[in-house]
Amino acid sequence: MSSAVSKLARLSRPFTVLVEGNIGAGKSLFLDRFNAFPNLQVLKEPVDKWRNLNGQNLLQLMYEDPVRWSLTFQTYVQLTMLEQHMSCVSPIKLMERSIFSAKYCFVQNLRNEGKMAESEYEVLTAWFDFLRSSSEINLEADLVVYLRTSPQVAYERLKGRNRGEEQFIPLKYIQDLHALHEDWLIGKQAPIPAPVYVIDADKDHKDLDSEFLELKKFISHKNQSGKSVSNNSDHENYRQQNL
Ligand code: TTP
Ligand code: MG
Repeated sequence: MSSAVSKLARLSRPFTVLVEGNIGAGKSLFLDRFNAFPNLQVLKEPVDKWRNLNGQNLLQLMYEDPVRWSLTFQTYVQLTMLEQHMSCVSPIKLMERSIFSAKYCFVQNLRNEGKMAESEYEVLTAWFDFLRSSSEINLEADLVVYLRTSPQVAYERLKGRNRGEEQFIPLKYIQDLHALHEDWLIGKQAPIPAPVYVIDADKDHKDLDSEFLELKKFISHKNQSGKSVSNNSDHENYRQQNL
């Protein structure tokens, strides 16, 4: 790709919102609210792919024996997240998670816990850095929505939904992931891809109507104005008023 074409490809990406938050925060439910929205693509996390790669349940393997399988699993997570980042079928895109939370929260946690060897961590990081710096690949985003929960609430939701692979997750794991989300999105100890809009997701999903409406309004405005996402002035106004 010539540099002019690749620059154009980077600029013409959809207006991109990343929905982040701990396991059980309610990301999928929140995204469901946008399903019927015009000109908008909702990309749920590819958990089904992680549970069945040609018959291999990588998520299960990772939970059963993270020392053995976490590199395999996180490599595939990184690939499937990259596919989501590169998907471009409508002017607006909402994604569940991103390549960034996979790296800054999950991979970091595996490393902190000594479940991923330094050599493995470095290989994943080399791939991550390559993807981030490639001029052919656009990982940029316009907004991060952080569904912020207390670890206890996230843990109770996780137990309540009873996803088989997650049945032996201890509260400590959710607490550690919470701390890493906080370090990243509130403490800004790792690079944040876009301004962060924080939602108190300890509230019941049904009580998040006003937050949903506010985001919907902002997205509708983007949609009607039809402005290029490379013109960030609207976004800057929004950020200043609301973030
Ligand atoms: P989440 O990405 O948190 O998705 P969720 O559907 O559980 O969240 P919500 O209830 O808010 O919709 O986690 C999906 C599973 O994948 C969970 O068991 C954690 C695991 N996972 C990793 O182990 N590593 C990763 O890098 C990612 C992204 C997820
Ligand atoms: Mg989900």
